[in-house]
Amino acid sequence: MSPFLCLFYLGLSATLITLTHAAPQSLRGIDPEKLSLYTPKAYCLRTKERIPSSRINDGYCDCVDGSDEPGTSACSHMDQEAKHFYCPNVGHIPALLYSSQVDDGVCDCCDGSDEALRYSSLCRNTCATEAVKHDAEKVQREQQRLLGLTARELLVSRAKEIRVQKEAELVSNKTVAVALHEEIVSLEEARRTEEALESIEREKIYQRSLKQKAIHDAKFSEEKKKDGKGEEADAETMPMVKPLPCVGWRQSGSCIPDEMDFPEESSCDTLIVPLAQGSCECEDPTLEEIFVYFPFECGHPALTCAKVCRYQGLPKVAETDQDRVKEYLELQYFKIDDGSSYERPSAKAAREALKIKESEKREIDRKVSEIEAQLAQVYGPGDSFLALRDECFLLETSNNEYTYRLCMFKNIVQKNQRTGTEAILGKWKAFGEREYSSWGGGADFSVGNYSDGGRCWSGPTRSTTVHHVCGPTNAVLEVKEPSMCTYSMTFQTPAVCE
Ligand SMILES: [Ca+2]
Ligand SMILES: [Ca+2]
Repeated sequence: MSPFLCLFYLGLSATLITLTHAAPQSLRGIDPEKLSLYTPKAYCLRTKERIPSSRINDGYCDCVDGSDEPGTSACSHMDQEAKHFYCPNVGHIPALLYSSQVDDGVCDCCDGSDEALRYSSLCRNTCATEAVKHDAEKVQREQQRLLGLTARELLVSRAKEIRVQKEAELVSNKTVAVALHEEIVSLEEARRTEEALESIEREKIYQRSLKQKAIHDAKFSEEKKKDGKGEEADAETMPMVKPLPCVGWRQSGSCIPDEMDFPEESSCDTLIVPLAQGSCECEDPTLEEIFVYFPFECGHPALTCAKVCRYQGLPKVAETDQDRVKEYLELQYFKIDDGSSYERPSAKAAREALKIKESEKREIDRKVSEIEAQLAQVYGPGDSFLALRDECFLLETSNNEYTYRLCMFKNIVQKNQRTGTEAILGKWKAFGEREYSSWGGGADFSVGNYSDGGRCWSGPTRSTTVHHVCGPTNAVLEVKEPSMCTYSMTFQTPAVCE
């Protein structure tokens, strides 16, 4: 074809389309119910802006809500949520399409009207087949519904039994709780009596200990004196030597690590106890080095460096004597027993008996609150969901990758069949909410919300919306993850059949 001819045809087809769209009478895609709004004085449906009727379906978008172009895709870029194209679908159910679905080469209406202009031979009219299929599905759904209703009756009567049983359980638990409370009161009284006797015993222990402390203190100071005297006695047997001037005591270690805090240096007159290890430092001006050291190991007699320097040492420096160190310690660090660790057997038994009963009472109280919470929950018309309480339902995915477990009013768990790891997809929160409900309570029993599940790698916690659909059996039909970590589960149950 010559370029001229080509341009000619292009120009012609553009004119034809413009002409077709320009006809203000074009009623393509207009919902018959809204027909009166388009003629004779047209205006934009949502914004109410008045426009000449010639602008309807003229192929140019005039209304910001896109309503002037129900029969073309000219406004597909405007309000993308609005469905303006009406398929009559004669013989089946009329449908509304988005503007973008008009003349896009995809058959969306069963009568093919959405593609009738541009791709006139593209779509077959399948409305009759669709209608047959739809009717068959409707019949099947109705059968399911009727079966569901029968099954629901069973749930309702089961729920009645459960409620009666739970209420009886509540009463009996409350009775036990009252009895336990009374037992606890008398056990507390018994414990008080026993503990009064016990505290007398404890006081006796304390007084005895105080006396012992006094005895120990006396003995300790005796010991110290004796050590001092020993030194004096030794002095008598010392050979006469030149007395050296004393510099002081240099501590090199404690005989009881971490327990005693000796000053590192002490004066010449400080009494050095057997628990200190170190040496007396004396001066000898005749020596080149001047300083002379006399070392003492743990367990040495009590001494003063003044005397050690005077006699140039003690004649019998004791070897490390652990027993002596221990005895010395015991004397010096005798701890007073205030008696608090003493347990009178009968007081101990009274405390334990009380503890057991208190623990039993806590368990019963827990059960009471649990049952009360269970009974306070709403379970839909006829209490039907109560029959499913504490029940779990499984779904294995067709590719055997995951198993899903829905435990009603508890949680939803996804198990990886290969690794065995489990993730909680949500914990029971509540039924859905609706503004108006014929069942009362504002609850939408067709939805169960489970949230605060396991945390995802990327941060948010997992949550699942369970859609309850009517059916003759209880079964998890499908699980999807429409957005990351947010799941959607379809659960078939007679509980929602109406
Ligand atoms: Ca227009
Ligand atoms: Ca289409």
